[in-house]
Amino acid sequence: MTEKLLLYGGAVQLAGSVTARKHQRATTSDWMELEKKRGISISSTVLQFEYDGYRINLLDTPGHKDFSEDTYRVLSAVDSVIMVIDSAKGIEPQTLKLFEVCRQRGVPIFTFMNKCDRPMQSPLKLLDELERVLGIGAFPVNWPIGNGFEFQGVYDRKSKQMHLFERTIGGQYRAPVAIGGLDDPALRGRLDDETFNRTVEELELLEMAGEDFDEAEVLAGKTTPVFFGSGVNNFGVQLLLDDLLKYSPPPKARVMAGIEVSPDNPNFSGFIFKIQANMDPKHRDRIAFVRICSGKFERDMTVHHSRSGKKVRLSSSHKLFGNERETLDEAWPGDVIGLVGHDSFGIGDTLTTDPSIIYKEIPRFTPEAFAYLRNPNTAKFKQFRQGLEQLLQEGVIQTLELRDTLVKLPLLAAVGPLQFEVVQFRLENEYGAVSRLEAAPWTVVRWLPTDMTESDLDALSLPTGTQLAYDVNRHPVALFQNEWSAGYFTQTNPRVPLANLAPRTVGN
Ligand SMILES: Nc1nc2c(ncn2[C@@H]2O[C@H](COP(=O)(O)OP(=O)(O)OP(=O)(O)O)[C@@H](O)[C@H]2O)c(=O)[nH]1
Ligand SMILES: [Mg+2]
Repeated sequence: MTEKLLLYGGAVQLAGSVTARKHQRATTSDWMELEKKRGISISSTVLQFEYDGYRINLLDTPGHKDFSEDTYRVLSAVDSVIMVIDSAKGIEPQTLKLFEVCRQRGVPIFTFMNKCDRPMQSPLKLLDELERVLGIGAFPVNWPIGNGFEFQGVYDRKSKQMHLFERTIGGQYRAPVAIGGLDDPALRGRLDDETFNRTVEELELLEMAGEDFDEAEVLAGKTTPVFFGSGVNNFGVQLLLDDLLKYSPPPKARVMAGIEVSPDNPNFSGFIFKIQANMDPKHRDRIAFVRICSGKFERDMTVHHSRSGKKVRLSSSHKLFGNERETLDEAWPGDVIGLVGHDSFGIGDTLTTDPSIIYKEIPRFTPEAFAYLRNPNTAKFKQFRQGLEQLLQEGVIQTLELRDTLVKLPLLAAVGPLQFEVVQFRLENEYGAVSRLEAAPWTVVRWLPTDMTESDLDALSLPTGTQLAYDVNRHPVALFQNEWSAGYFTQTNPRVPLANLAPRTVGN
């Protein structure tokens, strides 16, 4: 879908495909080695382009649940969302989780019912599921004409026009389209009676339901406009893009400790929601992704950095397009920019000309998978350490340091086990360090009160198999074999509350 929005937005000439074979174009948004290899998105990508008088900052996120940490961080930076649903499968568990995050943030959601070119569920049933499972209104902006092999196009309910498409080879170019009303003889002639009659019947049903498109409900995130189509075939992409631009909101005010920071606030402010190193093998540096919330960004400006409390000069600023970048001189609220060359920057940090602004936008997660990472090749110790440090800073993974043990291996903690694979792959690919993963016996981590002293920790009564450790900020945690064991701890140590999440640290 991202690729197709770029194609229709005029940002790429030829749409690539995730399944691209050698010598063919790869997807602009999935530029990482491992993504090309596995054909899935692993890391979110920022693509900025101009279209129809708008500047669009498109943030493409992975859908796999193991990468949800990255996805949720990115959601903190956006103003509206396109939710892509497989029309054969309906709402998948991961979609539901992401949807919840959007709803909590009140972000308007546009729904694209994808893959209508394959046997799909009935469109009425899909709408019903949206309303029932997600608990919001669903307003079909357009409607599929035929489905599966017979899928020919969509009917735009606002303009009362059919859009009949033709497939192009590999969907590399815009799909030719014929537009006309239901009674247009040329278009009618392209549809068999059954398809035509069913479409007309369904459209009548929708009209009878009598719901109007309510822009305010969409902006409040209470109703989702629904578009049908097929990404690979480029069907329905233009309609989605145009309506997205028409109905999506401008950058909103951000709430910070109960105070609203409006985009027109003259002071520059923004926050870092992502860090990524080695995006361009030629540069081998790290980029901090900043969402601008207020004021104007100018290259070389000096800002206050929340984590260090220091003033920093932002001289190396970039506009981003996948793994390509270009120097940028100014930017505005709603823009996402890349800053290079600041090792002290971390995820969640605020950059601002008004030090009283500190955003706390980045959600935190409880790891559920644990493993030791071993470096089998002592000659590569430096690369191994350096690579791991970098990946920690990017938030690809967390590490814990075990207390009272001779085991000096880093214990990795992740939301999903695929994150371990990404660490291993990137260590080898970007740092030349092969590593070995070893199973660890815990499945649950809980944070202990930060004010506990070493002797308090010694005095705890620990269930068998429980291990104490420290997170990167030296906050004490307990690792349990299972939920039951964590529950037992609470019974035997009633005065020691356990927290699911790490406490927030100074500056973010
Ligand atoms: N039949 C059919 N297949 C499609 C369509 N759109 C996408 N696909 C296929 O679905 C698969 C996943 O597509 P992607 O574009 O990687 O989906 P994604 O949502 O970016 O996936 P992740 O980012 O990895 O979570 C690919 O094999 C596509 O070819 C469509 O309209 N019809
Ligand atoms: Mg993807």
